[in-house]
Amino acid sequence: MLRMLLGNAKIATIDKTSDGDRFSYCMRNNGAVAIKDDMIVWVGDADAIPAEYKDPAKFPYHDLEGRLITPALIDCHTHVVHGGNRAVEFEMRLEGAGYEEIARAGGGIVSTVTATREADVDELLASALPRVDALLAEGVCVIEVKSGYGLDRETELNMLRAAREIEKHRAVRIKTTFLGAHATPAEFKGKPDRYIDEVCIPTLRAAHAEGLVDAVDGFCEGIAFNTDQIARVFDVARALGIPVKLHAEQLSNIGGTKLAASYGALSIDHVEYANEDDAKAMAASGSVAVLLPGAFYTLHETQLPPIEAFRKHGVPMAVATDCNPGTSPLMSILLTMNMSCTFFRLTPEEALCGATVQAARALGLDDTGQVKAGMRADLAIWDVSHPAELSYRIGFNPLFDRIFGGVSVKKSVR
Ligand code: DI6
Ligand code: FE
Repeated sequence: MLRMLLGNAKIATIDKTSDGDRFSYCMRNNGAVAIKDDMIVWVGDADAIPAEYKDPAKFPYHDLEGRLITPALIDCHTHVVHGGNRAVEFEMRLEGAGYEEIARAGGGIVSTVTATREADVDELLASALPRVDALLAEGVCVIEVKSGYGLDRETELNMLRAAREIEKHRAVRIKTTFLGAHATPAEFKGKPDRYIDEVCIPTLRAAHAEGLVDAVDGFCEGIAFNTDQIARVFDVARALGIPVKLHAEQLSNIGGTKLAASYGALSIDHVEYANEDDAKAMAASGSVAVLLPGAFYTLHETQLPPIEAFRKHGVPMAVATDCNPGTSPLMSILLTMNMSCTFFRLTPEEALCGATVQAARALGLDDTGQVKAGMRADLAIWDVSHPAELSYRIGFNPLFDRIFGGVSVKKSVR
């Protein structure tokens, strides 16, 4: 029976403000947290700790010496499972080639497909673990992992099998997403409809039957799939009872956001080219806007997502690394938070909410992402005195400890 009382801490509990319309720090500047097994059982001010938690024989006390506690961070959009890398394209891009030009020349996603198809599950897992470790080192306890670099039945299944394996090797929770509609593979070049019907949808059914799919995603873009093709995949996801999310309006506006909102998508991701009507549709469907500044940065994008429209219409905003070998080889959720402030003008409070409670919502999770009684004891403890420091610094990691389901990973408290 694991029990502990953490005290002498500042706590960014991440909760709704009193007028109930948005999440904010909801700071406790001299706070305490009681943990029992993998759950938070009490959070409050240090001078109001209930007697039952004050008995050190039952709840060993740990003085955090004024450090900051936040919910553990969540990376709600990653492609951490993949083969190879795309450093050569990085060079091409710096010599002037654009993302779409590289894609049409057979580069981009399709070039990672070759390396991924050559790897088996163990090799895919082994190459993903260092990327996972980089995220865990910055206080992450939940990672979403997509398929989408196999684009054939066996490799798509292998990617999701490797993603599921991660939890057996690391103290982390993995949510898997089927992204068979990521690109049309070379063998179906010019025939996207046949790929969707003959490979993508049958593979989704097989992955679901094997228990590998927590959500279904797609890439709705001129260089990928149109709304009709995505709708066919989403119809199957809905029939199987699987929630959907979508890469939409990344490079243009072809109606992906409205389509995803019409399916009640958990999240709609990238959304640089989304407009106010799209924001209204997202507000109505409750879809989370997942902002991916790493791709914006790597592609030298200039179109900013409609942040003011999201704020105006109450669209929740999450932030994520989009860790992938092409457009966002980014493995730092803290740098992602910094970029979402510096590029997209989010406040540090919105960025921290975006990497905690809003990221949880983007994954359909309601048991993590806040420091609140009844939630999982997934916490990050930081050597900082204000939560804004987490988005402020560039390339600096102030993590003191990560607590996953009540267990201190660095053994600082137990
Ligand atoms: N949009 C992106 O930026 C990534 N996937 C997507 O749908 C690109 C992935 C890659 O270039 O490998
Ligand atoms: Fe992505």
